[in-house]
Amino acid sequence: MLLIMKCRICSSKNLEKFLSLGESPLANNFLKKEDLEKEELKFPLELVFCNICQLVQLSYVVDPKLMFKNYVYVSSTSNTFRQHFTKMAEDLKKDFNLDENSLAIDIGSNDGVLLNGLQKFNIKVTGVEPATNVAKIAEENGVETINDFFNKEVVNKIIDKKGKADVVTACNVFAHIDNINSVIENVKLLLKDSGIFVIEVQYLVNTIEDMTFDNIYHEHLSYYSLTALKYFFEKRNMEIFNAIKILTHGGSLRVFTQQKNNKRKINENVNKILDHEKKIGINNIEVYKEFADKVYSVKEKLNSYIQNIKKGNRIIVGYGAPAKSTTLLNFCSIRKKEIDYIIDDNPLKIELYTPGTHIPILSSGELEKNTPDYIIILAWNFAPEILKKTKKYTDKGVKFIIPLPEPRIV
Ligand code: DWN
Repeated sequence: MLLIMKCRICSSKNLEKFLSLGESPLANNFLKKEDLEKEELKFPLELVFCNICQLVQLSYVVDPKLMFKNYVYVSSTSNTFRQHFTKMAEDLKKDFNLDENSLAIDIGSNDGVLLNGLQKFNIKVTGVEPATNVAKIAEENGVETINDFFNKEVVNKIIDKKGKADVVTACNVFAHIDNINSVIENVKLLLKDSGIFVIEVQYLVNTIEDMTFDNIYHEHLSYYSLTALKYFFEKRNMEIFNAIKILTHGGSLRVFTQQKNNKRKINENVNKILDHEKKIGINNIEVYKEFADKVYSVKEKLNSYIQNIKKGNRIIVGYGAPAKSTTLLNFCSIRKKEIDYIIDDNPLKIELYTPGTHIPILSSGELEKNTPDYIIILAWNFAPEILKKTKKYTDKGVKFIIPLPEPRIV
């Protein structure tokens, strides 16, 4: 683990800490029963603000091999995400005239869900996925996948075998990468001159405005605004030609970039989003200090809400064991005393226990056997999908809680 001394984008040492969530386990480090008594790795979870380029980033960087070599997160667990990436593939094909002569590379391709959507149009694809277990799922899904981190050797392997790429994507990956400077140089090496690099990142403005601080965990090294991204890409001789707000993970940005002075005109969306960021003070440390104060008041509100329910000896269970719930449960010290068990539909998580708080994760059949009074939707970003599949429990009088921005019954 490394305490960062300089900004990831501009190398400035003018970094100011504004939020500490204490020591937290690795968000996707779910435990087997036999591991519960063993000591767990925990690291400081703190955010710092760069006074030069406005990047918000973690103060500690954890070795990616500890987090990404064996991974339990699978994109296709949710129908919402399957639909999201299918639509993204259709949009990329249409908007950039991709066809059977085009090559698409996805960095952090997980189970290949996006590339699957692209190869349905006979577009040539290759995934790059460091988690061996997930890369295997992608291959079983028929998506050629290189099981490695994205680096120069992988780029040369792709170019030798398939040539340069028309589009490189990195969805919920770019925020996870420490050395983004070398990644972008490798992307530029891989791209055709007219190629595009498209990233999806959780959006800092949503995190601040909607109090979704549970998105803060060690996998997410950077918390991007378009302002910081613009600074970064221009420094690397690339330019953002479009940016759109999307709903994933409580609010994200899809950012389209190209080599500088390429043919595509800059879409007006870019300045609209930059102007809004300026208006809300994205470059003002006071905005982040205020956010930090609010995080602590949300913690108090959630704790007293849960304690009131428990006073009535009511049973609360969780639905969804997302990585973000590790931050929420550990920071708010919500444990098995408060939440009896958590349901998750991802088979890789069932029969495991939550990192740090050791709440058992069970399959949805448990709800029938041991029906609770309340279900707190920890995967709140999928509330509509989860509420639909659990409607029969609503009909039985089970109450559903959304925890953020403040606890409320839905
Ligand atoms: O950046 C990351 C984001 C993109 O995905 C990664 N670092 C890790 C991961 O974060 P996450 O685990 O918070 O992602 P999700 O997709 O919000 O997790 C949802 C959880 O809820 C999964 O464990 C699956 C579960 N779920 C379920 O059990 N039933 C979800 C749905 C929709 C369901 O119906």
